[in-house]
Amino acid sequence: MKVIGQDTPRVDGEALVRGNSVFADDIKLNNVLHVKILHSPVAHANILNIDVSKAQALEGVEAVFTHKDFTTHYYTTAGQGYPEPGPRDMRILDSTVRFVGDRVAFVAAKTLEIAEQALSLIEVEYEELPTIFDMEEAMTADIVLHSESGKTGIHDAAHNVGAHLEAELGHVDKALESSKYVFEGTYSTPFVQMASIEPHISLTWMDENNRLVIRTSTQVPFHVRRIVAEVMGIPVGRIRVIKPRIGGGFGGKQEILNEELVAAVTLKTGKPARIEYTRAEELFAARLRHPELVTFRLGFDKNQILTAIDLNILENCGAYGPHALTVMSVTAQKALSMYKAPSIRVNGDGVYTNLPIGGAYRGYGAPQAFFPLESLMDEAASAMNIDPIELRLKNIFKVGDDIPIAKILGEGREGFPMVLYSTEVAACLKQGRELSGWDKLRGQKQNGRYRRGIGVAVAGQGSGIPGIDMGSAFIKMNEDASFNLQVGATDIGTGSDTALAQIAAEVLGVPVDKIIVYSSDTDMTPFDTGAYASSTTYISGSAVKKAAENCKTMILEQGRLLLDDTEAVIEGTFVSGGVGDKISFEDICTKSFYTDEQKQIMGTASHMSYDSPPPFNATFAEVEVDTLTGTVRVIKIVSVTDAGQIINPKMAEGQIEGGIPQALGMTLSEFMPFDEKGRAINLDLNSYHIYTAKDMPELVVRFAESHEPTGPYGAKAVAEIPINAPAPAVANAVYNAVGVRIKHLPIRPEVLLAGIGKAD
Ligand code: SMO
Repeated sequence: MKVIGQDTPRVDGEALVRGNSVFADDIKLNNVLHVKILHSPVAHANILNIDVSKAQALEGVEAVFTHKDFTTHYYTTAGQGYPEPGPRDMRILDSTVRFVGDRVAFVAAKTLEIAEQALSLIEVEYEELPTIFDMEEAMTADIVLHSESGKTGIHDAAHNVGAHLEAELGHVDKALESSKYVFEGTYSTPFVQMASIEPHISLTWMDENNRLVIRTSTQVPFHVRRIVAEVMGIPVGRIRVIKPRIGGGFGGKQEILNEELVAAVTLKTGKPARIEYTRAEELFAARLRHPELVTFRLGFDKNQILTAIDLNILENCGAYGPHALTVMSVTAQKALSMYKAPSIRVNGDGVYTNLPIGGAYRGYGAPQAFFPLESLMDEAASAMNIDPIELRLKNIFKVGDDIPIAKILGEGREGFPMVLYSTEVAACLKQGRELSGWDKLRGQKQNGRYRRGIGVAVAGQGSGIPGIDMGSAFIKMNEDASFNLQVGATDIGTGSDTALAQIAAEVLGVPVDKIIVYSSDTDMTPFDTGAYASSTTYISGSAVKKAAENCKTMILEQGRLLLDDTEAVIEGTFVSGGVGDKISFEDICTKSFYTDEQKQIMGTASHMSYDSPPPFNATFAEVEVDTLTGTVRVIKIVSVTDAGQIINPKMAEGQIEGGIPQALGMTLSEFMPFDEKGRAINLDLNSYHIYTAKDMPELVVRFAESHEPTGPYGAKAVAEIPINAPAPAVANAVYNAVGVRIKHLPIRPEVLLAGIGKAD
């Protein structure tokens, strides 16, 4: 292959580096109205009265919206396929508020300052209601968050259960009873936030044909179009959504977060509107990773082979349930797609609480699965006195295995049968073992103030949502043998435009700089479900490959017509006939435009897959615990990934290197506590500590050689996989260092210190 597997420069790299006007907010709109949201200061209340007269009277205020403007429609803000799998439990504005940060009103004004001042002039009379912050309490308390009729898809509103999940294969209870060993553990993962550099920003205006244009920082332009059309009651054809360059999404932008608000302003006033979340709003009023309290029971026979896996999930949805069902489904699917066990069972409840809203965040339920699973595997290994790597190798799924959970558990509906066609977990473990110095470090006796340890964990993810995700592509040829590639696939900073260009270039036999990529604009590009579930390379990439092949077929046909030789073949960038006659791609296109056999050479294709091949990863963490302060320093992370054929090694490495700090943040530094009133405390990046460059350990990032037969050129996904294994690898390393098992993230020094006190 000429282009696949090469470090070609990013197609958007130069524009980004030059600081060109590429992002949502980089255009200037005339007479734009600035939109600000009034967020609820209380966690649960009925709005008895809301007086906006003073705000409305303020000079420069053009519109004020309250719940009285939006009385009927329930929808979900989740940017998912249609019909959406989760509950429809939300209004644009409601007369009840359910968490500190819920939307009470929004205003549009000539300047940001006036908009902010107007918010302070809105008088709201709240009737405070009792609150629930605890997940277990949510199911038994006498408080109901969503009692209104008209909301749909809520599993059990009376017990605040937004979503529920249960599935069993085999006989888990029987299998556990007759197992030689049974291990059980309960673990939890916390609220964490994506902290994308670019916050949520949306701009709207009416175009010259009186159509609504939405330029927004999103992962899901086509879902934005569909949902805004629905909630505003206007046809899809009246809306154009433009996705410019995006400064990171990580799931946070798989959401219709504020597009509907600016749309309402523009539709009402006819004027352009703009909204930008502050960092504080990102932290308390956007979306966070759902905290989950997870209990695993693992049964093993005398040969340390798994007999059963029993999984119980309690998921904290916060006040509303976008992604409630599907995040929990992914927790179950990914946990049960790693190790082969004849009996498996999952029971899950996603519960409402008066806290910020859980949403999509890289890994999408999988980090919540692998921290518990891989911690318990480590406990099991030490209890059964077997090397943790050996225990994993004995139990992982192998090539050719059927993955039974895939059939019974899809995302919000039944799944599809799945056979594992490629897995290199064993190779990842082997490489990581060597690169991390496992055998040397593992057995070292530790004493003194600073104690080192090493831990390992493995993880899987998916490549798109089987039977749901769909991508499509359009390629047209130009007379210099360049090609416009138009895709609905949504590059959100991942580099997917470049990967797609490489795929097209490989098929067409031209250099990558001959491919001009445009993504994505609902007027200009064909449909794509969007950038989530690690789907772009695998799903949209397959669409691009097919479209390029169709385009190439047309080049050949056209070349044969022009040469008058039905046997002619493509050689490089020529079509060559048997008599030594040949015609270049450039001439084929130019003649086709202007003189002979006139037509546009182009190709289109769509792609959907019932397969979702898992990429796999093994992460080794070396840590140093300070037994005086209880702090953990990560010294080195070795991350080895099987993502099938790597399309662009440098970009793939970038994905891994970006996922690790997010995982380490959840493990060690990010912390979102709430006061007794449900108010988030750490509302800036000074106090909500994301992992930064100076915190980073030495990273060793490698890929295991692999080929996925169902993927474009053998590729699987690489976007989400690196975030899953670092947390359990670090926790296992901490155990190795000081003998303390941390079951609740983040690892807090006071908890670790107390544990060390007991262990010593
Ligand atoms: S968490 Mo991603 O938007 O599937």
